[in-house]
Amino acid sequence: MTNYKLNNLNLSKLKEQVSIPEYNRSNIKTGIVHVGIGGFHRAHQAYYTDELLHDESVKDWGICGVALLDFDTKIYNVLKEQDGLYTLIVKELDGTLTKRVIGSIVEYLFAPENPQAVIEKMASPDVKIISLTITEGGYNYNESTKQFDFNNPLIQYDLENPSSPKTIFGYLTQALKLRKERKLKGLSVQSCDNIQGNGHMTQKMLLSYVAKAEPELVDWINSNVSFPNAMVDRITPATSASDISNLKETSGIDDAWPVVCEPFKQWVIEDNFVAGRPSWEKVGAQFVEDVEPFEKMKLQLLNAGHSVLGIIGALMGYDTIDEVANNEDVNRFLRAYMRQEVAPILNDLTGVDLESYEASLLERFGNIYIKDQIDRICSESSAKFPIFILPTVNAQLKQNGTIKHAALVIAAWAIYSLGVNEAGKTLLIKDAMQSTLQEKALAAKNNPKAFLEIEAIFGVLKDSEPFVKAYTAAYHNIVKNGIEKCVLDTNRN
Ligand code: CS2
Repeated sequence: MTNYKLNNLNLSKLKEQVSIPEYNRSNIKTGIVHVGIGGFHRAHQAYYTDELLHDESVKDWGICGVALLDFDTKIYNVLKEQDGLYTLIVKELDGTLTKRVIGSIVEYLFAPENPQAVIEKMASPDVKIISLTITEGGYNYNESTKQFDFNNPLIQYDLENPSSPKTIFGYLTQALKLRKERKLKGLSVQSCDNIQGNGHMTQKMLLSYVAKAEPELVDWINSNVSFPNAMVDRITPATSASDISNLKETSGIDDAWPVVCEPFKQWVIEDNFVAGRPSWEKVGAQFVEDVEPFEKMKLQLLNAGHSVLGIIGALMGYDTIDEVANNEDVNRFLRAYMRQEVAPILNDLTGVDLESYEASLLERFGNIYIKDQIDRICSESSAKFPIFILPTVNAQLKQNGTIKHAALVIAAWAIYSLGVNEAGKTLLIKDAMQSTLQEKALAAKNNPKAFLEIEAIFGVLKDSEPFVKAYTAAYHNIVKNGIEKCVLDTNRN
């Protein structure tokens, strides 16, 4: 089969092999600046937007993708070479692949190379939404103080170098300041990250920064910028080398960075856009008044479920989520965690059948074609546990509920943080707090409680007697008998 490099010029040649954008991309104006163009954004918001752009009347909602970090050079270069095009490969439940070239990213910028261009783009009168996928840790929230973390050296840098920022807070501040000075309209800053109340969090963190960096801008933001909350969902594993070669061999598409994902997708958005928004509801998104219950359900069940499987699976020596999800004992453990520890705190959820949601999650986790990497799931656990697992623990402790499954998972995380699994294999730990985690994990060998002393993660959990008791028992049990036996014991009790 002839291979074609994916770009504008070759697009029509690929039409036989794959569905391509059937709209004139050069007529599409940028209405959204999106920061963080990793796999998730490209499988989710950019996909929904591409679907919508197939409606001929929609011309104002193209996306400008911004790569914020030095680390993002590669994705920026790929998008630049491919005119913003990439292939989305949906791995269906029966193993077949549905491939489609996505065209909604019509512009792309690399912030470290040209910060001014990013600020200008965000301040463009055509832009109505700045959306973000900057990961849980990107919000610069300190769990123990419950405040914006001004000690972060990058934040210090932005305060001193406002015109060439490095963080999202520096960028947003400069762009909004320009909009105010130019008497332009406000816009919406829309978070697409897995955080409870992600819009509120964005607003709170941004205003903390602005109050210090540009105090006169605070009132303008309060009157002109909205921060819609949203629940986002689509499992998007990291693209593997075989995904790339397979695409070339079966479809003749030479795409340096396709995105692979599951068929399921969900986007529940609070309808709070001050400058207008795309009609994403026409392509499957849900607009609701109160997103909070949906967010809570997804974070505490799906994302938490991932972390449970990831940490236990890593210790057991598995590589992918489906492998550990299909281990019967771990599967039973996860089901019990969901039923006994999470379901009781989701009592404000109306109109959702929780049990069937849980069942659908187990099916998604067990999908053998997705091959979601345990390394991906366990990465940045220090930012994930406080959002995915600890709210459940704290709520359960408040009502004297059970916490034994979570205690085991946290004990397993302490042991995981030593960096080797039970078979002696080195674990690839990628975490902004890696050195603290490792230091406390070492101290935990003599005194398990030492791990809970990381206040930025656990807050005051170390002061809870019932939790410390369950956690310490689980820690000793894992060390003595192994994770598998410990999971079995918890299932039995
Ligand atoms: C995962 C998420 O990173 C994680 O820990 O749980 O990336 C998850 O795959 C997505 O939120 C699914 O919507």
